[in-house]
Amino acid sequence: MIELLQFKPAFGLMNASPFCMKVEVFLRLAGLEYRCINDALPMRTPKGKLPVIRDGGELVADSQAIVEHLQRRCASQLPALLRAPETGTQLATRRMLEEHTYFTALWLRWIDDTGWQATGPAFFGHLPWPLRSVLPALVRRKMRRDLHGQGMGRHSRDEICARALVDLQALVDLLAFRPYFGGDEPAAIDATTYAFLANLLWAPIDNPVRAKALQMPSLLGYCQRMEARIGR
Ligand SMILES: N[C@@H](CCC(=O)N[C@@H](CS)C(=O)NCC(=O)O)C(=O)O
Repeated sequence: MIELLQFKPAFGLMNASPFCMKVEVFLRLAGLEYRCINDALPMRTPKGKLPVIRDGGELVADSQAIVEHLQRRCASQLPALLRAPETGTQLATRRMLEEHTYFTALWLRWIDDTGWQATGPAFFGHLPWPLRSVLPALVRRKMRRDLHGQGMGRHSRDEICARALVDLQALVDLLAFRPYFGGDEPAAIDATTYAFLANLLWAPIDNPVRAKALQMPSLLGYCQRMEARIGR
């Protein structure tokens, strides 16, 4: 059986890492049997990040490499849209979410004080003392450094929220009047879009981006359709 190595779930989400959740959503859409290993440590994985899957004896790291591995290996079991190569629009949508929107979300969770008040306890509250008292500040410092290096951390809160909102409006435009980003049925891109939207909408972190997203009926309807298919 496929093993999904990921972070411990938090915020009542399948996973609070949109990349880990993307893989689980894909596995559910594909109807493949899997088992979650929820206490994996990123530093022990081939690329120093999660998610990773173990498939037979093989370790596959990086959410997109995992999706493409499953598309190849399980091709005969997958509906056509789920195994189809990405279109240009789907690739651009995914890159926007994974390489841009992701960093706005990271900033709002880890650096923004309101986000941190929810993120700290949700991610570290289960740890034993004294880890619980030292680790959160260390990881937050690493996030601050990473976000500064990536560039998002150099913007103001208002600028970061504005960037995230532009991305959300792009999703509304891209979905248009279709039920899924794949069209009439979900494609692999829907694993990414749903994982990112669920992380924004359902994690209990108040910020202007989430408030606005909660007023976007097309995105809410989309999430409800996905949840009706694969659960939450
Ligand atoms: N491109 C990677 C990104 C994965 C990623 O950024 N994972 C984050 C969690 S959301 C992680 O493992 N961070 C740990 C770290 O940076 O130390 C993918 O698609 O899997």
